[in-house]
Amino acid sequence: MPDIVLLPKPQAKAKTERPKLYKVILLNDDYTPRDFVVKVLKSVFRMTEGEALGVMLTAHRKGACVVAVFTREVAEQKARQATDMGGQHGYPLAFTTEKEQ
Ligand code: TYC
Repeated sequence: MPDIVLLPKPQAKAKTERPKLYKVILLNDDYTPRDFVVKVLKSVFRMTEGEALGVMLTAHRKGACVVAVFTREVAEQKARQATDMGGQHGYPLAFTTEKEQ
């Protein structure tokens, strides 16, 4: 009869998975007024005037600009809220989300 070997209980692995992050991206268009884009960035993303101006100008010049990074739910909620603000004023202003990496 084989000996019974008692092994110590394996340590439970520390399982702290990092939440996946999503970028909110501002897309340029030809119709939304610059100052309206800045207003939306300040109110939805809590940016300063300077930060909002920088992001708006980058999107204007390059076609798109990363606004901020959040967990998926928050990114989608903010992108929707910001896009809706444009829609409520008849502007085609659009924000999208994209998974990081
Ligand atoms: N291109 C717009 C204009 O010239 C301004 C604008 C900038 C619109 C950035 C959207 O994401 C945007 N009025």
